[in-house]
Amino acid sequence: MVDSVKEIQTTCCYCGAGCQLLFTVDQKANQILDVHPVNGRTNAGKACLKGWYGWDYLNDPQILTKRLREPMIRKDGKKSPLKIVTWDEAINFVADNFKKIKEKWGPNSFLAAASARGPGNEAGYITQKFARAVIGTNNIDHCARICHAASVVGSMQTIGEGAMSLSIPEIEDCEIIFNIGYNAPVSHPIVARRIVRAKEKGAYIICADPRITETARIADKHLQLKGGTNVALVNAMAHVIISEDLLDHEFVKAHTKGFDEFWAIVKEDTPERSAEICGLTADDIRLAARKYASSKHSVITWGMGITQFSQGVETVKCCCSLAMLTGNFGHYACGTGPVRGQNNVQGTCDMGDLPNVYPGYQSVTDPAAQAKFEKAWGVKLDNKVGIQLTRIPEFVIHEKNPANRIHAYYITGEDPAQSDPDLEELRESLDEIDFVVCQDIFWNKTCLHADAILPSTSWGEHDGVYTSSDRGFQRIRKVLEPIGNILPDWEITCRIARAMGYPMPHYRNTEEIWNEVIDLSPKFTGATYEKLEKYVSIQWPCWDKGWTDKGTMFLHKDGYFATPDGIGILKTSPYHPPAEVESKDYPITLCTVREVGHYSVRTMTGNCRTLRNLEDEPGWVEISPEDARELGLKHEELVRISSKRGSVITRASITERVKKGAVYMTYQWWVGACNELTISILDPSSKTPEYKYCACKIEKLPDQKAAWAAVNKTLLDIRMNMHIDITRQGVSA
Ligand SMILES: Nc1nc2c(c(=O)[nH]1)N[C@H]1C(S)=C(S)[C@@H](COP(=O)(O)OP(=O)(O)OC[C@H]3O[C@@H](n4cnc5c(=O)[nH]c(N)nc54)[C@H](O)[C@@H]3O)O[C@H]1N2
Ligand SMILES: Nc1nc2c(c(=O)[nH]1)N[C@H]1C(S)=C(S)[C@@H](COP(=O)(O)OP(=O)(O)OC[C@H]3O[C@@H](n4cnc5c(=O)[nH]c(N)nc54)[C@H](O)[C@@H]3O)O[C@H]1N2
Ligand code: SF4
Ligand SMILES: [Mo]
Repeated sequence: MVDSVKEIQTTCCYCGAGCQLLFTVDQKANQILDVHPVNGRTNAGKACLKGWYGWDYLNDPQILTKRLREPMIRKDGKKSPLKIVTWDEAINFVADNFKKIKEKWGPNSFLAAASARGPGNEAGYITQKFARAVIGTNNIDHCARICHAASVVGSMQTIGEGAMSLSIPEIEDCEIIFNIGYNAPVSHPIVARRIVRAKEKGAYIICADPRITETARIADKHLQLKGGTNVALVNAMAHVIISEDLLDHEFVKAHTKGFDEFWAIVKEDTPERSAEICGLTADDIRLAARKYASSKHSVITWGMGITQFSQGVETVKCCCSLAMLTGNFGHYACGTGPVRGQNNVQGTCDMGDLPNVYPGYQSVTDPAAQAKFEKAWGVKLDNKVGIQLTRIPEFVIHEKNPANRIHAYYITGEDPAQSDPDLEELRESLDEIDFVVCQDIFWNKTCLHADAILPSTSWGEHDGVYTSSDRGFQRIRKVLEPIGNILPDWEITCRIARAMGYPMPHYRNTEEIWNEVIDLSPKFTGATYEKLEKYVSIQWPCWDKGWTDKGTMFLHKDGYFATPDGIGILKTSPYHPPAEVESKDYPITLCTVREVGHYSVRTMTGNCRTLRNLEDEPGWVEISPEDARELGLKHEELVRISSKRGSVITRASITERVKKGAVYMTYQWWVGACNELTISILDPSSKTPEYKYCACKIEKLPDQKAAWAAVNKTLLDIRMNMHIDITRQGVSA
């Protein structure tokens, strides 16, 4: 090997499966020569297509968008053009504006969004420290809100801990897998492999999904329920388990409370009644319940198909209750698996980028925790729970009193102008906010609404720690030297803090930040860099710095829950339908899901040559052959799809995998952007949007050539908007 060629191991930057990848890099040429998966705790030597091909964006091929390479600000007011400036000027501009807004409107007029993607736990810690210690607010949140917040809230209220109770490798040793609203083969291919292995080892698989997913195809029982009816299904399963006496009486007696209240609700949800709501048969529901209750190695794996509903929290509570009723907690290969989506969404929650907790899940309303962080950070802290980021429209355009509004929004690695629901409303809100900062690695749609754009290094260009979906801390390492005038996220935020007069320490590296995190968070204290180097993956809780504490594989050991008294609480609610149902004008239901080769807002995968060649604009709408026939549609034809909120063009994908009356789009597309259509109704306690259900209509487009021209023009317009501002300044972007 030439001297400058090195091998560097790191964690994949896409999903929460946390696969370990080994890069071969020519450091002199600053180029990646090769990548292959290595034997990590979760991936066992495998990777999916994004692990193999998803790093090409580091080469900046500029297919969809460009890397941000220079700080930019709108010096002369909101509508003025962006200008490239020095870091000092950009930092001072941001700090001055934050300061002015804080002085005029108070600390709670500020909201920060942390990133669950590239930056890592250390940057996440700094973002919440900035919001709390420098600004003085708990208005700090991140994309968990629009994702698994319902899992966190529902699990906290029942079993006291929001994370997966078991580990990814344990899934393959489960005997019963109840997979509900989770499409692992697309979302977490390396977790899907564990489900396939479980099947090979003889597990019985139940899949509750309105579509025939790959998991549904290999399932022993597919419950192809009608969208939006989860609570009716899980309540009826609980009804069967109780009425047929399939309970684990000892476990329920020793480790739970709330049985009578729980039964009072699910008593009404007979299999017959729920069968009608769900479009299933009562026998199928009975079979699923009996199977689920038949083992002490049953797991419930779930995803967005239950959380992205206005009854998301209720479904989660009932899933946790099903596991308690059957004694499926506290030992190997059982429990609950809300499999976290983003590579570091578990970590961003761990770091306290949430309005209600400090790092390590220490409540902002707990005086002892408050005192501890006040001492560590040398400031007085607010003990009021902050505002969730999905409430931006409520606290901007729908709030009449300026004193109660959000006036500054600091967005670090999130693209609400593509990923939030009801984009028209969101854009209007962004433009109404006095000062928006977008700190990102790529131009994205949110940058178009920013008053300052701060370019950061990406995964592969900095060090840190991510947390996998199953609570596993794992290192990420710098693979390439960053190009351009860019800085790590934590460094940018620290500089703004100092410019505002806060004595943020001059951390020399991420390890120094990490040491501050673990010293303040008892659950993480034992996970030092030194131990991560040796053990590669350490699952929290890890209490002790000694070498013998290697972390925790599964939670709630022997049925002792993380609730204050160690007792789990059985909970659920009666079913109600989604907020916006089918009507005469909008007769079809729209659900929004994912592409296997593309990731969330696609800034990264859209700039990887191999992945981009798999799929492209304007995306697809999956529609049943019956609906297609009624509309006179052919496969691949462009169609217009509209809801009460907006309208976009996409291609028809006619497939028997979906039922009549329900269509499915993926949210990865800039032109076929399904969030122009989705509804911003939220779950009342988790504030997660109902992305999985709204009413729409589909129209055939007679002039396909004109429709393609419109698609191409829309894409070009968005891309030009991202570059025009700068070229106007005579600087080539
Ligand atoms: N219709 C519909 N919409 C949805 C969903 C759905 O199912 N349906 N799902 C929702 C869910 S679950 C989620 S989690 C969200 C995800 O939505 P987002 O979080 O908005 O999307 P991401 O693509 O993950 O990344 C956000 C931004 O982070 C930037 N980024 C990446 N690495 C770094 C870094 O190191 N530093 C900085 N500063 N920036 C970086 C990317 O360029 C990108 O602009 O989308 C939600 N939107
Ligand atoms: N390739 C790729 N992988 C990703 C992502 C990506 O963008 N691309 N995003 C990542 C992120 S942020 C996340 S959160 C995860 C999410 O991963 P998943 O949780 O798998 O998310 P979805 O595919 O949105 O939805 C899961 C399933 O819910 C089903 N569903 C819809 N409505 C209902 C219903 O009413 N009941 C039930 N039971 N099911 C329903 C859908 O048909 C779908 O198959 O994926 C992560 N992995
Ligand atoms: S399964 Fe997830 S972590 Fe593993 S390679 Fe694919 S995207 Fe990366
Ligand atoms: Mo997510």
